[in-house]
Amino acid sequence: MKNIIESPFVVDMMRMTANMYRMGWDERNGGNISMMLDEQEVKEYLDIDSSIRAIPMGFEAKPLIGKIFIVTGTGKYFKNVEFDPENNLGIIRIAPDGVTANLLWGYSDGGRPTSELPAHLMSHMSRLAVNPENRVIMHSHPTNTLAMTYVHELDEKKFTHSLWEMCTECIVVFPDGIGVLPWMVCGTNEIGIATAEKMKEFRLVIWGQHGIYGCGKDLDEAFGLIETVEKAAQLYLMTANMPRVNTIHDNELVELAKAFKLNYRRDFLYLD
Ligand code: 2HA
Ligand code: ZN
Repeated sequence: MKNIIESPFVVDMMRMTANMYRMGWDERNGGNISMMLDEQEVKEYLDIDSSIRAIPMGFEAKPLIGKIFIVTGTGKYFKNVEFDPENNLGIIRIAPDGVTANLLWGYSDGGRPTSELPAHLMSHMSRLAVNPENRVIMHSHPTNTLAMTYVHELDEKKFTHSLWEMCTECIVVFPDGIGVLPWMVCGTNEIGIATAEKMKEFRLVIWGQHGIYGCGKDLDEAFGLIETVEKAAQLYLMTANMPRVNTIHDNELVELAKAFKLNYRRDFLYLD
């Protein structure tokens, strides 16, 4: 067996969590990531039929039975992952009953997957139904995005439109817009169900006064979506108290959509 600490998936998780911590988005134990792994690749490092312990999940994830995920641990700090991956990360395989996760590696101090596991696994199910290539669900507390949820109406059309106006690239990066949820208690099946429902339609979901979810075929794609929203939110806040002299107009957003052949939420524009 090869050394799992050197596997591309563990190394990528170490680098990504360290980067997100240094962005200032994942204070203390804030944020969590789950990434579906390729069974054949994992077999080079682990016996995938040997469980260290069974972890009850408290919800059903039948479409994910047998699937393997690397997941950040509950209560663990992103800043520490790179120094102790075996304690701060875990690799789980969804058991045949669909309600238990078998621990294959990690959480070495007796830990568990993120408290947001319902939102993660339910969102994986939603995204895989839309895009079989999806592998990553990422949750974070990016500062400007979070601040914007205090001063901007939590309306999907209005929120998306405000961000699309802030950078030319926004509509190109997230033409499908942003789903928005009101403030809810986190770590519950209810917020998981609500997030997964939005994830059927959107690759980005805002949790009002809490943070954001993004997804993608790899860590870079999920990060890139969140990073682009965060940049636009920063520009929004930097200019929010100043007279707006210039903007990107809706007819220009339409031109962008044509130039980049975007399948975009035209109903999120204010066209006559
Ligand atoms: O894991 O971010 O939403 C800590 C959180 C909960
Ligand atoms: Zn959070």
